[in-house]
Parts: sequence; structure tokens; C-alpha cells
Amino acid sequence: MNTHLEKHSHMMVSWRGTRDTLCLVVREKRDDAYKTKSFTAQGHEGIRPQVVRQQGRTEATMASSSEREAAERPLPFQVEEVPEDEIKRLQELGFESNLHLVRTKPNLAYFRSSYARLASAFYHFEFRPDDVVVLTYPKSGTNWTSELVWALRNPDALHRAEDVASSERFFFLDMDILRPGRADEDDPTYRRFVAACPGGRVEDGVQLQLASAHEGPRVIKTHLRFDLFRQDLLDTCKVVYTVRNPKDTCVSYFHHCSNNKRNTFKGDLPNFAAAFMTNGINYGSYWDHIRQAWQRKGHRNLHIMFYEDLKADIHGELRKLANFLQLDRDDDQLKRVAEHARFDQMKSRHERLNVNHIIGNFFRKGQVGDWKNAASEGLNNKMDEWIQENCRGIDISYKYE
Ligand code: PPS
Repeated sequence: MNTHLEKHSHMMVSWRGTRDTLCLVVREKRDDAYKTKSFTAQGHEGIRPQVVRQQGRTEATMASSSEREAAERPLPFQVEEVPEDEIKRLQELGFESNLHLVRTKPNLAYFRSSYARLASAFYHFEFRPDDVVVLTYPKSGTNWTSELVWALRNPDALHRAEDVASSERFFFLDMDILRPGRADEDDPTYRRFVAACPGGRVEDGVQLQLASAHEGPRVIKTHLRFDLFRQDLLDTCKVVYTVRNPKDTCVSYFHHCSNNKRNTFKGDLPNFAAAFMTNGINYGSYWDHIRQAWQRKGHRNLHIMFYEDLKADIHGELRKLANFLQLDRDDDQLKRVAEHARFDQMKSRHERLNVNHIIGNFFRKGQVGDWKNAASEGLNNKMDEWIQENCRGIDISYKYE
């Protein structure tokens, strides 16, 4: 059976399924010919068939609300499959053999293929005036920043972090792309989803729906660039954007992928850096991400912080962040927030609460300048050249130690 769901100007996305199989079919028009590729629904790339069955639906009703919405509200960009030669290049560098990636067009941002069916749901996500969005390139201090924002907002409830994992205090929307939800009664997130979103469908994005169902102020985390959300984002709510120097970001990202228990990357640092510097990894170019934030610099609802400044002067940075969030906090409160979000504190809570089983050693080092322990002189020189080329036109000054 074949249910047509989404149509972008050059691409059509549809579900095909029988009772036991379900796959996403992407049909793209290139040079007046259609090229078709399908992604099976098994594993983390898609929806497991039992999700559909468990909810008592037949294949004929598979068109989800996000997909219907996509058809009704087209995106200002396209989502296309990453060409096979590029996938092959990434695999040769050490990325997993069953790599399925899509990318936005024209401004290439790379994602796991699960993004294709949720692109519109992300783009049209309803932000609210009392949201704080922590928007970062991966490995730039997203979790630290989110914890600081949450703690500044809840200075009298810091003890809650002892019992409630960050995944329940913040909404990390990208989980719907990185690890799409499954109807698994043993999964606490799924149980929360069922309770909070009666009638909700896992395939419409568990985090997206949990966030939408939440009443009250939200701290929302995402690595999606500004252009992948509606352009009124900054006119709607506050955004905190944390930047980390590209060398430490790259080294941290390398460990993140290498320590992924699903073995997403098996190469060495030079190989990873080659993919990083040519934008072939999840979320795409570091510089596109930074440039989009820089274009918006000065907007009253955007606060840009540097990881390195947080490390050097947490109290001063917290004072600025509290002012931006319009929170009246005294010095003692700021001290408690800084202490609460100290690296070793966050690491021990994370380990005790047994969060994030997929990435080993998530709170790895938390230092500035770790790239020096990891990168050879040759790699460092290459990165310097790459940084120089890309920094042109961006008034940004990094600290590397
Ligand atoms: S992710 O996976 O993209 O969301 O990761 P992200 O949170 O952006 O970045 C992870 C790196 O931040 C370090 N980290 C911290 N550093 C200092 N203080 C605190 N509190 C803190 N919390 C997280 C974390 O260790 C990762 O950096 P590396 O260099 O890998 O240690």
C-alpha cells in the first residue's frame, strides 16, 4: 500500500507498508527524471511497524499530522537525500556502514533520514514568549548552558535536579531525529508521552509533542540552525546561543561519535576532522551555524555566550545571562547556580541518574584547549587554515586555551 504524504517542489515523501513492513520512500526529481530511494522502518532510522499496530491503526491511516501539515504548509527549503558518492566518502572515513542521511537545500544541513518526515514539524514548531531556547552547534556546551538557564529560572528548586534527569526538565527536540521514539512500555519517555499526549502518535515526534503539551515556561534545547525554524523565532522568545572554539568542538564531537555505543564512527581524529571540515556530519557546517547566529547578533532576544568565557568567569557570565533573561538574582543565588552546574556536579548527577546510555563518557573532560592533547601539528595547521578562510566576514574572536 502506498500513502502519499509530503510534496516539496522537487521531492515527494511517502510511506509504503504492509502489516509487517513499513518504509519511507523519498522520490526526488533530478534532471526531469525521478530517482526513488526507500528507507526501511526497522531500527532507529524509522518507525517500527508495531508502533502502528499497537495504536490499533491500519496502514491506510498512516498519514500523521506532521506529514499532513507538511503537505499543507510547504517549507522554504528542500530536503534531499545525500548523494551516494558522498555517503561512500563518509563511510571510507569511518562512519557507519548503514548511513542514511538527508540534507536541506540550498543551505546544506545534514541529518539522519528521520529528519525528512519531521522537517515541517520542526519548522512550524510553536514557540511561546516564555520559552528559552538554547540553540547551539553540537558539543558547544549545550547541556551546561541549559542547566544554567534552568537553574537561574528555578533557584529555589535546584534539589529537583537530584531526582529529575535533565531530559525531563528540558525538551531536547532533536531527539526525534537522533533517536526517534518507540512505543516501548519500558521506556520512561514513552510512558510520559502516553500520559501527556493522549492520542499522540510516536511518529509525529515524541519530544515535539511532549514540548507542545507542556504548560508553563519551557527550556528547549536544539542544534537546529535558525533557518530550520520559522523566521519569527527571535520575535517570539529568547534564544541563548553558546559558541565553542572549533578545535575543541571538533575533538569533543569526535569523542561523542566514537563513544557512541551504536558505533557511529570508527575512524581516527584526522578522519573525523576531514568530515567535520567538509561539513559532512550531523547538522552540517560549523560555520553556517555560527554565521546564522552572527547575522542576528544584536537582536534583543538573542544572547550569545562563549564556552571559554563560561569557563573563565562563570559568575560574570551568569550575571549577564540573568540580565538577559530578566531575572533578578543576587550574588549568592548566582554562586549556587554556578556550583550546581559545575562540571563534576553535572557529571556525577548524570552518572547517578544513569542518563543517556548511548553515549559513553558524555561528561568527558569539560576543558578548554583539550585539542592540543589530541591534534597533531599537521592537523592543527590544516584547521588553522580552515578557520582563517571561514572567519572572513565574521567578527568573531576565539580563545583556544
Ligand atoms: S551535545 O551532545 O552536543 O549536546 O553536547 P554539549 O552539551 O553541547 O557539549 C558537550 C561538551 O560540554 C562539556 N560540558 C561541560 N563543560 C564544562 N562545564 C560543564 N558543566 C559541562 N557540561 C558539559 C562536555 O564535557 C563536553 O565537552 P568535552 O570536551 O567532550 O568534555
